[in-house]
Amino acid sequence: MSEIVISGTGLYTPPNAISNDELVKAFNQYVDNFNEDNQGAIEAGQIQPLAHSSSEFILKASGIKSRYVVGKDGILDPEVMMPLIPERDNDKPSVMIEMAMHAADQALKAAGRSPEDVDLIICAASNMQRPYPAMAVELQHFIGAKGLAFDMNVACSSATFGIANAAAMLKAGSAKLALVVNPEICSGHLNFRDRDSHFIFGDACTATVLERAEDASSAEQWLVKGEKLITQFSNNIRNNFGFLNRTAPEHQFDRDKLFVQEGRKVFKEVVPMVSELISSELARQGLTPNRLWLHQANINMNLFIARKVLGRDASDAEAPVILDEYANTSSAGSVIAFHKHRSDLNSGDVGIICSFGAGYSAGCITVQKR
Ligand code: CO8
Repeated sequence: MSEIVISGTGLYTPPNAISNDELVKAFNQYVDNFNEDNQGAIEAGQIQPLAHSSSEFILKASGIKSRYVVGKDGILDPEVMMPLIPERDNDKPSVMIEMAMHAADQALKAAGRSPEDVDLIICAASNMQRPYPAMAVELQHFIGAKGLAFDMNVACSSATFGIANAAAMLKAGSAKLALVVNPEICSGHLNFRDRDSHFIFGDACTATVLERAEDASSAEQWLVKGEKLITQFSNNIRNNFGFLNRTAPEHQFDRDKLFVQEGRKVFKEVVPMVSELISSELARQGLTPNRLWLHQANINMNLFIARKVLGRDASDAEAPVILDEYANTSSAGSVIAFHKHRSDLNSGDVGIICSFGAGYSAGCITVQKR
């Protein structure tokens, strides 16, 4: 059976960033407006006043300093508090696919390939702009690829699940050259009025090109040595937005129609699950990692996981961090870390791309530089 390599990656970063201070200023203005508007009800004890957010808390609790977003102005307007992204004509690339086109172009160039070489596209992300036609088929159309294309969603683990599925299909001979894209517009499903989570997410898109080792000709190649994917049901990260919402109109705008989570429980339950997953994968393959490209949700989570896996604290180089600049970009996070932090590694070096999040879901892709 053919060996599979990652022969190129790409990253699209939206042009506008929001710092913690900017985000907190808008949030606190919203809080002041709310408390003023509801002063009577608050004084009568009918509703609780809202509390301010703080940049110090955000940095300490999560490690996040800023995030890139697709629609900055709406998010920072205390009267709006969400990205405003104009609707487009159906014959133009949708917003998600425009992001994917940028990332795909970079990844294909790195792989020394052109779009016509692509015969499998997987669009793997934690939310799709629409249910159908599939986003991946739209991308196939706009870049001029052939073969087949489909969407998949495993929340934060969408990229690793997408890469593993692409590798399996290439091994099986179903396609010759795969493009996996992860357009994440997390700001679209984040509740910017929720103090507990308003700071967590950002937007970005990653792309990964995979092909059979015997076909690859790019200067830099990463052999896919192993894939391990797991899921375990949990309600602790949930988003109940869906096509049936209008059938229960009284709940259509409840807060669970955006991202909600029990952050503490997620932290406690996911850290051991992921540490065990990575450690058992490394033991099974008899490998010691030179690098851990971990999912980028929370700096403290990553420090814990890296310490558990390595048996000591990881250096910044061993477990690179991009969440300080990007925040949590859901499935794109571990691929951004891989994309930005691998050029110093040598032939034979081993690393793990590891995602974890809602579902729960977790995925490990072990790669070795050729
Ligand atoms: N400013 C100031 N204080 C605050 C704020 C704030 N913004 N928010 C909370 N506080 C206060 C709380 O009220 C609390 O006060 P008190 O102690 O008086 O009760 C105190 O700070 C501590 O609050 P928490 O216990 O909530 O704080 P934590 O230390 O647990 O940190 C985190 C919160 C950062 C959310 C942390 O729990 C965490 O990161 N957990 C892991 C979460 C995680 O990794 N989730 C993954 C979800 S992502 C995923 O799977 C993808 C889903 C699909 C993408 C969705 C896109 C939108």
